[in-house]
Amino acid sequence: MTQTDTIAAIATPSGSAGLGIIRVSGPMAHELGRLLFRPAHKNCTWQSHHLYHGDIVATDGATVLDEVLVTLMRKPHSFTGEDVLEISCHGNPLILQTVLEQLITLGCRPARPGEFSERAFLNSRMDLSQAEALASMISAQSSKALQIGLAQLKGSLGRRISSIRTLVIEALAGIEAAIDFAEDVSGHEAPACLPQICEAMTSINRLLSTYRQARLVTDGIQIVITGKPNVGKSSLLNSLAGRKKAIVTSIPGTTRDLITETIQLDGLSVHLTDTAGIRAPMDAIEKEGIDMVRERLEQADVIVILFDGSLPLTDEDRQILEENQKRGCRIIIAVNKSDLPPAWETGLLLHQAESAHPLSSIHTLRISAKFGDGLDVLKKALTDLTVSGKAIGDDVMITHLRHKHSLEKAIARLAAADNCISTGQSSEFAAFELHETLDALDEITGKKIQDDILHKIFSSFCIGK
Ligand SMILES: Nc1nc2c(ncn2[C@@H]2O[C@H](COP(=O)(O)OP(=O)(O)OP(=O)(O)O)[C@@H](O)[C@H]2O)c(=O)[nH]1
Ligand SMILES: [Mg+2]
Repeated sequence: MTQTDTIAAIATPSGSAGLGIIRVSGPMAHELGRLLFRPAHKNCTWQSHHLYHGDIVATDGATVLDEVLVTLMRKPHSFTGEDVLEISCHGNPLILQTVLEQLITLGCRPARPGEFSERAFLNSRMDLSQAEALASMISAQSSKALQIGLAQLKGSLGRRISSIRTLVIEALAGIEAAIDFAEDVSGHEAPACLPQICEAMTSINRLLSTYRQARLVTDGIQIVITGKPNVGKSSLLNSLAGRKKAIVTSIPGTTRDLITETIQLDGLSVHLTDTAGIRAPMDAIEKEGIDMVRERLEQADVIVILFDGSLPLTDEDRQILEENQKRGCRIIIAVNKSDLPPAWETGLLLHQAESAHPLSSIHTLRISAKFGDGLDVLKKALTDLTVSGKAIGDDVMITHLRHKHSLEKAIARLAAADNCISTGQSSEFAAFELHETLDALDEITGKKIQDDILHKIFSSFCIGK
């Protein structure tokens, strides 16, 4: 699909930097380069993918705006599949804005958010899942999230979808033959496509099962620290963060608000929340703080319940454990102040925890938030409980809710097709379901997708991408 207009945008973040890049794409890219760029050397022949040094000169033909490097990438071997001009300026927003204005004066249009990627997709330079992976990669917050984004950018998801598609097409071919030659093959051919349907379903299920972990990797793991007042929650947050983020005092009820900090653990983003100690509130402020804790606990991927090992265990401690076990999320029991003589056996608590939650993934460990003992074990438990490192990078993962919905739609259609065949219904019904399966799969790669959804996807990208 050829676009008739030429678009331009600043492709680097706003603010001052060493360099700033302006990207131009469309049929006028070369002409605009010729009009604005004055080469430093005579041998500027505008060869594709070559770097030329010179000045950008304003449309008055006299005012030098910046000393730059320019590259022309001729279609189709460019990011968008169109002629692309990249101007590498000095990273002053005033320079970049002025150069952009010159381009617009000469007939360029400012690019919409994500429009370069949209053109790349429309010109078949990448499928939709790759364009989305590009956006995810640019916003990735951890090395593992980057790893997933990069694999998808290289087309891993598109290839997996294509192999599932092939299975569905094989099944469909068998069924359509049964329809076309009803007298010859009916009743024999149809069940022969069941293995392909089964294999396609297994493959989709495998992809779907990666979603939860992949989301944890891309969004980060939500960890909430809870416990009675004064057990050392804020001290633990500070130790994990490696800086003094929360106020620590010996006065119970010090923390009132939710205090958050994001750290990197084993290549993953971990969002920690320190909270107000749970007890019967002394005043309206503390009550509000405790209500906020309970809300936040609902969103946790892992709850760290902290106990003070140096003071006798109380009913409040037991109630906090019980209350959180009901949430059914992963729990780590951390018995703090291991540097002080223990007042109780950790086994006691573990027994209570295990009897209430026999199959749970409860970990119990002793730590000293103040002196750092046991924190390495705690950090390892935090990531092990949520994301098994082995799975990441070894397999194709899905990270977008849109992909999950399309896969769920596909599997429901496959199940319906399977049912039509097993119950001996007319082959047309199964064929219809398989065509619907293909449509659902094609939404992921963008082979078949409604324009408004496409626009919505690209408009969530940033300008210049
Ligand atoms: N000996 C020792 N003291 C600790 C340890 N962790 C915390 N403390 C002390 O326990 C007291 C309470 O610590 P905080 O981190 O403020 O406890 P908290 O759970 O955030 O308390 P609230 O905000 O009131 O709910 C402070 O005096 C800390 O120095 C530890 O590992 N060992
Ligand atoms: Mg605190």
